[in-house]
Parts: sequence; structure tokens; C-alpha cells
Amino acid sequence: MTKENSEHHSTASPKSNASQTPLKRQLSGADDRLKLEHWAPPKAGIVPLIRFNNRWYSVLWALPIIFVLLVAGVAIAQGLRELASVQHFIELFPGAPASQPAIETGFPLWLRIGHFLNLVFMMFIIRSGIQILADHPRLYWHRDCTPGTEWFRFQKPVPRGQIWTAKDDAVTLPGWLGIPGVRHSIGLARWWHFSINTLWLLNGLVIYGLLFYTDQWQRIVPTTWEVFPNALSVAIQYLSLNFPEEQSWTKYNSLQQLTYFITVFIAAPTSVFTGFMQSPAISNHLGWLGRVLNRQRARSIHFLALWWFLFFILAHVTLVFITGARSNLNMMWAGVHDESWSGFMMFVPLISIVGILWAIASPLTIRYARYVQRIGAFMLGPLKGFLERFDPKSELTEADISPFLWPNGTLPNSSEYEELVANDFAHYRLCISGLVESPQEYSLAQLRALPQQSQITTHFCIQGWSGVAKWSGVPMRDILAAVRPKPEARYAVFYSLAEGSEGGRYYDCHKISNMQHKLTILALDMNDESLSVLHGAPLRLRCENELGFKMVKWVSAIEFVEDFQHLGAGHGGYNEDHEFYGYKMPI
Ligand SMILES: Nc1nc2c(c(=O)[nH]1)N[C@H]1C(S)=C(S)[C@@H](COP(=O)(O)O)O[C@H]1N2
Ligand SMILES: [Mo]
Repeated sequence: MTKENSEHHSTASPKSNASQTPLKRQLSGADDRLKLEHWAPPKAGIVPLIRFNNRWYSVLWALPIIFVLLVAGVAIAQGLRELASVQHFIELFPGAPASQPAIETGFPLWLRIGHFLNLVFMMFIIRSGIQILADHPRLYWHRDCTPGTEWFRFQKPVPRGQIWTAKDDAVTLPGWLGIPGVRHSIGLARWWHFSINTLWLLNGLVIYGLLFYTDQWQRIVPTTWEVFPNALSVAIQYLSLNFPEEQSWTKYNSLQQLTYFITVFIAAPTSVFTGFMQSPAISNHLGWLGRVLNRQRARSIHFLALWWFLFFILAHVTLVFITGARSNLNMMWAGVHDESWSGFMMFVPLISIVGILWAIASPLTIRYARYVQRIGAFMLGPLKGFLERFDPKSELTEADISPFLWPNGTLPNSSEYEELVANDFAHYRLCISGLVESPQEYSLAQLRALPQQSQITTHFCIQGWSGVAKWSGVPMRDILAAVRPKPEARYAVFYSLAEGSEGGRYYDCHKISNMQHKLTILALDMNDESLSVLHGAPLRLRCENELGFKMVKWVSAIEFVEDFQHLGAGHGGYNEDHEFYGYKMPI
């Protein structure tokens, strides 16, 4: 207890001393590094499981199955090549359509640079993506995330008979795999994922542009249906271990062409699109599209796209090395078509740089967590500011309400809160102060007496889960009208009765513009019943263009401020301070 607290203690009042301390003094500072001793303790996941017909199978089964299929495939392909009809087929379709043009310009520098940058970026994107997944290690095909209905998980079933929050569910990844490999480090992983994605996207757009500006697009864009029989022919030739003649310098065979086409023109855009569709602002803005391609579907498809990339990388790298490594490296790394070692001489130092980047990414992220947050916010701030302007107008129907909404966060555990619950919140007051013309204090009865609004909306937690509920309460625009923020007020700060995970009150800041949305409310009810303690009784915020952590539960005070640098550690909220999240979180 601080000195201020004890001094005020004598003034007898139903309110506890804590609520008399100036609000900002109840906030806590935060570390600028990810300090493991302050962090969620590690917790191992399990070998990933996939569900078919209500039975769970380990993904490790894929290894013997793929092995058997490959061996059988080789035997069958070798048998097939003995057949006259198949020999005739291969003669007819040797591996590339006759009409496919030969590219005479080889592998220009821009293509080789783009290829290398893509490799570097993909390394970071895949690792941070898996880290994000580990924060909610389950995948679903429908909008809600009811335990037991997932189709993929690398976490045990949700334990019954105890409160199990989404944060409890997060698992640890090794530091060489995830970035930064620490349990529940999604805040940092997202900065990596989104900022490198931005670079990857720019690189991709330059490559798209130059592919079509030059003749290089003809390498990877099929222009005739004949690619399909030719691809089959190449598959038989590869599988029979009697490889087709290499002519990659001027044209790719049809199997290469199809896989590159799928990777560049289908898998990459699918990843980008399904990535954006997981955003509350975008999904809630898009109406039917956000409903059909809901967050969990988007997340599952995003994950399947990852598998395509992993499959592609494995197959691509394997074939580069077994179909003439020296000549293949010469083409894509040195841009020459000869038998020199120049490609190898480029490849070794460059791939060593990738290895070094790989090794330092996690330790540096842990050490310089605040910089990762700052750089990420700098790179993505404009995009996030833009997306915050999307009106999150999408409402759903009673039939869409989820049977289960994951609970999250740190529950209140003060005697002050217990007392409030014991008295049915009779002593509860919502205090609205700060840069307003008319500060207000509301009891629960007064809040209930104000005009109420109901909405059925989707909750998007940063960790990846979502769920639909009906929320009812007081529109924030009515509160704004009552308190009249002064012109210099820019943010509304929501203070919780509960502490955050590392102590100090949970709080979060919202732009005033977000408070004016039709669907921003102070919710008193969830699914037609008073909010439960777990979900934020007696009052929580709903702000539908933001992620869940910004919707403070157990709200006791709202303060209007010009800036939030003087609050807590100064980053705009509890999770912004302590878990390196961004204060603008429409994605
Ligand atoms: N006071 C407080 N509010 C909080 C949190 C918290 O830890 N403390 N967690 C947030 C997070 S991360 C989410 S996803 C939602 C979860 O709301 P629910 O438990 O009703 O699903 O509450 C948000 N509000
Ligand atoms: Mo969350």
C-alpha cells in the first residue's frame, strides 16, 4: 500500500481506499525487456493432432504414410515406364508444352535479389506465424471456438471443472522455432509477422511488376492446358528416378511451372487475404464476407497455406540439390548458366547470413522487446490508423450466438471487488473524469435507467479465438453527450477494478473517434443476463473494431486525457505496457 493510500484510509466511506487514490497512481510501470522471471511460466504443448470423424490422430503418422507413398510411387512409376503406352505418353508430353516460350534473359539480378529477400522474409514470417498460432494452439472451421470442436490442436483438451482462460491455453515453443519462442509472446510475434509481411508484400509487388514488365512471367504462368499432361509426365519421370532433361535456364517443366504458379499466384495472395480477414475491423466491416470467411475459417485456411509453403520449400530445396545442385545454384544465385562454382560462392555466405539472422532473432527480441514494439508500431501505425476508420458495422443474429466464449485475462481478486459482488454491486460507481465539461458518477441502477442498446457481435481476441455474444448496455455516444469531452481530450482511458497479470490496475486507452461508433457500448448484459464475474461484471467495454484486450472488463472509471504517455509505462494500456501490444489494434 502506498503512502497516499494510508492517508486517505481514515475517511470512512463504502468505497475502498483504492478507489480514492488518483487513478494514474494505481497503474504500474513495466519492463522494456521480456523478463522471463516476470513472464507467464513455460508450458509444453503436445504433438499436433488432427481430427477426422471425431478421432484424433497424431500428425507424426504423416511421416510413415508419406514414406510408404513415396516408395510405392517410385515402384509404380518405374513399372509404368515399362509400358509402351506410357512411353508414348511421355514422348507426346515430354515435360513442357511445345508452345512454351524459351526465356533468353536467364535469371536477371532483380529476380535473384527478390528471390533471396523472399527467402529471408519467409523465414521470419513462418516462425512468427507459428508463434502466433501457439498462443491459441487450436484451429476451427466455424466462428466460435467451443472446446472439443477444433479440427487441429497441439494442446491437451480444455480441462473441465476449473476456470481455464485463453492465456492458460498458450504453449511454449522452442526459441529456434518461434520468434521469440516464449510462451504467450504473441504481442512481439505479431510485430515481427506484420512488419516483415509488409516488406514481403512490397518485395512481392515489385516481383509481380517486373515479372510482367519483362518476359519472365512466362516461366511460371501456364498459358495452355497442355501443362497438365506434361506435369503428369514430369511427375512420372521424377518418381521413376529417371529425371527429365533439365532446361530451367530457359524454361521450367510443367510440374515446376504449376507449383511455382500456385505458390506465387495462389498461396501467397490466399495468405495475405486470409490474414487480413482475421482482423476485427476488416471482418466486422465486410458484412457477409466476414461471416462466410469468418475469422476461424480464415485462420484455418491461412494455416493450410502455411503447409503449402512448407511443402513447397521442402520439395523445392530438395529438387534444387538433387537435380544438379551446382548448376541450379549458378542460375538463381549467380545468374550464370555454366559449370563454375560462382553460384555456390554466392550461396554459402548469403545462406550463412540467413542462419545468423535465424539464430539472433529470438534472443534479440527478448532483450530488446520494447524496440521491437516501437519499430513494429512505426511500420504499421499508418495501416492500423487507416483500418481503425473502418466502421465495424456487422451485426449477427440470435442463431449465431456461440455456445461458448473463452474467458480471458486476470480476474479481480481484491476485497474491494468481493465486497461489491457480495452487495450485488449496490456500492459500485462508474466515475467519469478528466478533460470533460461535466464529470459524472453513475451507480449501476442509474446506468440501467439510461437508454440501453443490444447488439450481437463477434469478439476477436488477439490470441486467435473468437466468439459471438449478445451484448446490451449503454452506448458510449450517450456517455460522451452527458460528460462532454473538452476539445483537447483525445483518448478515453478505461480503468478496471482488476489488476493485470503483473500487478497494477488493468487499463486501456481508446481514441474518442472509436467511442462514437454506433456499436461502442458499456455492456451490462451478456446474452440477456447480467455480466458474470468471469466476463466482466458489472460493466465492460465493447468496441467492435478492436481486439479483445482493448475491451476492459470490470470497468470502474473512465478518464478523458490528451495523451497517455504519463499513464502506466506510457504505451496506451496494460497489455501495451506489459506484453508489448500496440494501442491501435484493428488487426
Ligand atoms: N480488466 C481486464 N479486462 C480485460 C482483460 C484483462 O486481463 N483484464 N483481458 C482482455 C482480453 S485479452 C480479452 S480477449 C477479453 C476477454 O473477454 P471475455 O473473458 O469476456 O471473453 O477481455 C479483455 N478485458
Ligand atoms: Mo485477448
